[in-house]
Amino acid sequence: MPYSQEDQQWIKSQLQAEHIGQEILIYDAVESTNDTAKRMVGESDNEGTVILANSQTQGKGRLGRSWHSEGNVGVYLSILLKTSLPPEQISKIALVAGVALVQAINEFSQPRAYLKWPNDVLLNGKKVAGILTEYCKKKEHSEVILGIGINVNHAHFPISLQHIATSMAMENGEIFERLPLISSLLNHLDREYQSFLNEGLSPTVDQWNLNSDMFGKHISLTKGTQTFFGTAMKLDAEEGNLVVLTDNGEELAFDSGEVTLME
Ligand code: BT5
Repeated sequence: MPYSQEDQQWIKSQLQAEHIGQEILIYDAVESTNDTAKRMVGESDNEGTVILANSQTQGKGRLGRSWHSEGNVGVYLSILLKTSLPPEQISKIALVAGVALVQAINEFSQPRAYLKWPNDVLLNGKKVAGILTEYCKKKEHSEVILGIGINVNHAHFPISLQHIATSMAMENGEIFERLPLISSLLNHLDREYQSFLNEGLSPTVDQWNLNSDMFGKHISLTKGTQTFFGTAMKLDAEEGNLVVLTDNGEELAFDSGEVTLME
């Protein structure tokens, strides 16, 4: 079912959040909630405005990739954060969001979801949710746009995604209501984001490490034109970088890259 405008009130009634969700805007279909959010930068004094859509016609992934956004069955939302964080800290918001996202999914899903660096959430080894953060500066206003997509009740995916994508419903054998999941996500996000602003990255990294099952596993990591093979060790507490013990015994820390888990 599409969202109704009453859903906005219901979500708000469930929020314990201090900042996120003071304003919630609900759409039926948009091209991309991140793009809708981008057009609103600088327009509202509220922090944490949420743009929620029932479907996206041009949902975006990272690096120009696309995000399959079937109507009625997924959560597609973007949050506008007015941050005065220095640029090197802004990229950490995706880690903060990852922790909140996996915690919210695990409130509902029986098989436990895990984080895969840098910002995928996997359920039984397939991707169930993703995060796209963008930074937008308009005149004196700069805001971070935090976009989150969750596959909730999808019954199938296009052939090109079948081997890598899954939904909460497919792995649990039951349908989930989207609204409690959304309010849980916004509450977790508000708490994790405040903790990040007040205490720095370390508590986020602790939670990230606890909610990932990639450590100790053999991976390949591609960064630019280089590919590294080794064992994923942890995220380091200072920067949230992925520490890899390479097959030739070197310990390297990565701030970005694409990871493939090896069999
Ligand atoms: C992401 O990119 O995982 C970020 C996804 C963010 C989506 C949200 S929805 C609300 C907001 N508005 C937007 O327009 N976007 C955000 P990335 O790591 O680049 O993963 C993209 C890749 O995942 C694609 O190239 C596909 O291989 C795969 N993929 C596409 N759609 C998927 C889906 N629904 N579920 C699982 N995998 C998918």
